[in-house]
Amino acid sequence: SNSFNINDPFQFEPELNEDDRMVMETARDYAQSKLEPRALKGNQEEYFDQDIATEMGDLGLLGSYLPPEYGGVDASQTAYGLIAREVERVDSGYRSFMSVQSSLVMYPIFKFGTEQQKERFLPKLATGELIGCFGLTEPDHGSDPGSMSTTAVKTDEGWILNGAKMWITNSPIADIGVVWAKAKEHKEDDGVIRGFLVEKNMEGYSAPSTKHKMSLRASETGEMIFEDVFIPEENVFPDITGLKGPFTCLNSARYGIAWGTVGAAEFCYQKAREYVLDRSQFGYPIGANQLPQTKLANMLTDITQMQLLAWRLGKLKDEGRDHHSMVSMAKRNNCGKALEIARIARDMHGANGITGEYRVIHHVMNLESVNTYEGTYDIHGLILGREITDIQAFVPRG
Ligand code: TGC
Ligand code: FAD
Repeated sequence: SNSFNINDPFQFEPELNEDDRMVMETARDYAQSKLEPRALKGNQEEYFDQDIATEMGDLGLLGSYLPPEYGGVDASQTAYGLIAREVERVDSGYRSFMSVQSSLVMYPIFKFGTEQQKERFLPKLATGELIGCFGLTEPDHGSDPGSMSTTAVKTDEGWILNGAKMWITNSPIADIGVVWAKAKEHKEDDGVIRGFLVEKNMEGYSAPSTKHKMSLRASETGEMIFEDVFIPEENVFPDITGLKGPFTCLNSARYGIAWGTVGAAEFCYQKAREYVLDRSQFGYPIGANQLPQTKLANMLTDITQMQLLAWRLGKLKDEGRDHHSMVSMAKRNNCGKALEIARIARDMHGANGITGEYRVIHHVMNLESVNTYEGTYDIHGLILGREITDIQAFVPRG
């Protein structure tokens, strides 16, 4: 007879093909056995264990959708999303590491790099031997990266990079950074955005760590500071110019986040359910009351919508029928809903909900960053609003 699965009511998991299911199971097994035991320490001690990079690399979880000659495993977009879901079920910070390495470093090198850049960097990024970061945001330019002030001025031998990036995931531990800067043929030129590969030992480059965050504490975040850094021509993406370059990478990472937040929300919902069934007050399990029951019903309804959006988007991507506004919708909806679910789950745990042990507040804090980075909740609303009305509302008029 037909059944109702309280973790997958509309049955998307049974729809997965064998290959995608295998990737999901590999990622789930790894995340639960190797990441879960490190998550509390990572959060409480602001610590990212760099062995995670090579462990994920060994399992084919980095740059998974790239072809094997560049270190990938030819995984589908759906499989990539399922990896993000399993990793973020444990900690959004570990998923951040995976997203940046895969979508924001390996993918642009694969898509925009020269053959020499691909051969030099991709295999080692895939094994986790090299760690990468992605520099778009600046201290004064976050939602509006098109106004960036970092510049690269042309010289006879290459380019001279000046400026600073901020809030950069992995930067303090990165061997290589994909950095977006206004490339100028000469100093007075307005410049056009291009991508540069900055290496850790280049003179004039530093990447100080941003400590004492209250969110994504198991992920390294830092600045990237460029003081007359010489970039040889061989470290420049040859053809891609304009915001399209970084946005192409963001489409992939934002899609991964739409899946990742499903994992975080599922964790919080499942923990809240267990908690209200285990704990009694007034002589009955808390879960026997109407309010906790409807909270769980709302969570599961939202999670189902999140699962179906992410799953459908994955299919459309696999078929090459995706549009970046679909990605905005899924990123925005799933981050917003995951954050709301995590906050309610925290409340349902009472005082225990504020402890590290139950790990629900840990997700609440992480999801605050996830709702902000890769385009804030409101910016994705404006991207969709522009799509719907054909009127941009980023810049006030009148
Ligand atoms: P706009 O006029 O909209 O576009 C300029 C050019 O870019 C093209 N474009 C896209 N191309 C591909 N995919 C997309 N999603 C694209 N969006 C825009 C567009 O077609 C145009 O091309 P062309 O050829 O006509 O010039 O540019 P705008 O300046 O008005 O942009 C506004 C806005 C809000 C859409 C945009 O700036 C935005 O998305 N802001 C959010 C910034 C952001 O997401 N930053 C992310 C930084 S990286 C990060 O957070 C990593 S965290 C990772 C982790 O730890 O997991
Ligand atoms: P702002 O753009 O200053 O926005 C502040 C508020 O104003 C937001 O609520 C926003 O929605 C709102 N707002 C802005 N403009 C408008 C408008 N026109 N209309 C209405 N409301 C508006 N960046 C990278 O490049 N690489 C990384 O690896 C990276 N990792 C990150 C890791 C963490 C932990 C965090 C927190 C951020 C990271 N970021 C990274 C930066 C992130 O992408 C930016 O924080 C984000 O794009 C928002 O920019 P901002 O913080 O400058 O906020």
